[in-house]
Amino acid sequence: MIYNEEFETLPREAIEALQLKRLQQVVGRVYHTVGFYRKAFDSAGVTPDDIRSLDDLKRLPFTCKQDLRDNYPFGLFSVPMSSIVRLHASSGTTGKPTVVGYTQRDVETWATLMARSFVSAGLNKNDIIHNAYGYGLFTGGLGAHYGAEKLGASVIPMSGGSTKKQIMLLQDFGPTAICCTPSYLLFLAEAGKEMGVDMKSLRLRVGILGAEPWSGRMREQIERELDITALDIYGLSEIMGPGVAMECIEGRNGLHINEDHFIVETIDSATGEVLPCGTPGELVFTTLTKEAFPLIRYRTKDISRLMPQVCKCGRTFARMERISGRSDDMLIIRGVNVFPSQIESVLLGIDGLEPHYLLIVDRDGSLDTLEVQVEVSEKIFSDEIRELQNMEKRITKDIKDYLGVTAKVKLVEPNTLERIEGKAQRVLDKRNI
Ligand code: DLL
Repeated sequence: MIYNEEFETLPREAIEALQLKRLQQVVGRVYHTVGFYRKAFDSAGVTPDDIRSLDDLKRLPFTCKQDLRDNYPFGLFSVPMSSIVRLHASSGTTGKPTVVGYTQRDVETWATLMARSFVSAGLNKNDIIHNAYGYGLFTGGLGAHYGAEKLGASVIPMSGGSTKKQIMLLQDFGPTAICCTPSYLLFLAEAGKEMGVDMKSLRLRVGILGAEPWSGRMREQIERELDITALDIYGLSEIMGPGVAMECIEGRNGLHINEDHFIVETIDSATGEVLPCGTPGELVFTTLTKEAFPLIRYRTKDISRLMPQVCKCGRTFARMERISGRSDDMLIIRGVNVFPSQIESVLLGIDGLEPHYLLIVDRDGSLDTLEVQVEVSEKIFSDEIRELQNMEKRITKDIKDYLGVTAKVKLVEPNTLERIEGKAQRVLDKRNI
C-alpha cells in the first residue's frame, strides 16, 4: 500500500516540475517576508526571478544552525505569531536551543508525511502503535502521534522512560508497532528479559526507529531479540521532525525522501560544492511547502549518499542511505543531541574549573553513558573530598538541567588531561554502533 500514491509514484519529470514550481513559490515568499533571506540573497546577488530551473538552486546561499541561533527565537519565521500553532526546539550548539514553528497547515502536512511513513512500514488503521518517542519540545513524540492518528491507527502516547510500565503495556495492549530510538528498543528488550517477559511473543511486528545513528548490526540484533522488522526513519526538527525520509518494508534499503515537500542535495562539507548524485556527502535540504518556517538549503551536517534508482515498492522518490556520520561534533546520547560546546558552556559557568575537559561516551548494554572528566584548579583540588563531591554533584545537576542528559562527572587534577597540539580532542566515543 502507498498512502499518497498520486505523489509517491510520480515519474521523475513530474516530481521535478512540481519541485520547481514549489521552489519558486517558497523562494519568493521568504525573500519578501524574512529579512534574513532578503539580505542573504541580496549579498549573493540573486533574486527570486533568477530561479528558472532546479539547477538554479545552487545559486542560493546555504542556511546553517548558526543562522537560526542569530535569529533566535522567532526571527526566521515567515508568518506572524498569530498563525503559529506549535513550537518545538532542539539543541543549539551552545546555550540556546534551535526553535521551530508550525502553522495549522504545517502540522497537517507533517501528519500526512508521518502517515505515509507508517504506511511504508506496512501499517494501517487496524494497527496499534506504541509511541515511545519523547513528547515535548522534541519532535519525535508529537510528530509520530499526529501521523498515527491521521492514519487512523490506535496510538499509545507512552513517551520515554518508565521502563516497567512500557513493558507492561507492550504485553497488555498488544501494540503491533513501536516507535522509539533503536538503542531504547534494545534497552526495552533487555529490561523485558530481566523481568522474565518473552519479548518475542509480543504482538509487535515492526519498529519505526530513528533519531540517532544506528547500523545494520544493530538492526539484526533488534530483529533477533524482538522478532520484528526494524525500519529506519529520519528527520530533523529544523526541516520538520520525523518523516522527512522513511525506509519502506518492501525494499528495506535506503530511506525514501519525501521529495514533493523537500529538495535534497549532497555537498562536500569542506568546500560547499554540490556533489554528483550517489557520492557520499552532507545532506542539504530545502523545504518546499512549509509556511511558518521555510528553510532554504539547510546544512544538516548529516552524511549520507543518495540512491536515485526506483525502488521495488513502486515509490519513485529518491532514497538516502542510512546516515553514516556527521560532519560536526554533535553527539546523540540516549536520543538527546549534545554538542561538546554546550557542556563547555556549563563547565565555564562554574568557578574553579579549568577549561580542560574530556567527554567519554560509551555504551553500557544498549544504553549510552557519558562521563565528563574536567580539571579543577589547584586550590579546589586540595579541598576536602566532600567539597569535591559537592562540586561533582553541582556539575551533574547543571548538565542535566541545561542539556537534559545524565553525566557522570569526574574531577581530575590540574594538568592531567592530555594536551594535543592544534585542535583539542574533547570527545572519546567508544560506542561501537
Ligand atoms: O531526531 C527527529 C526524529 C524523531 C527523527 C524521531 C526520527 C525519529 P532532532 O532532535 O532535531 O530531530 O535531531 C536531528 O538526529 O540531524 C541526525 O543527526 C539525527 N537523526 C535523526 N534520525 C536519524 C536516523 C529528530 N534515522 C538529528 N539515523 C539529525 C541517524 C538520525 N541519525
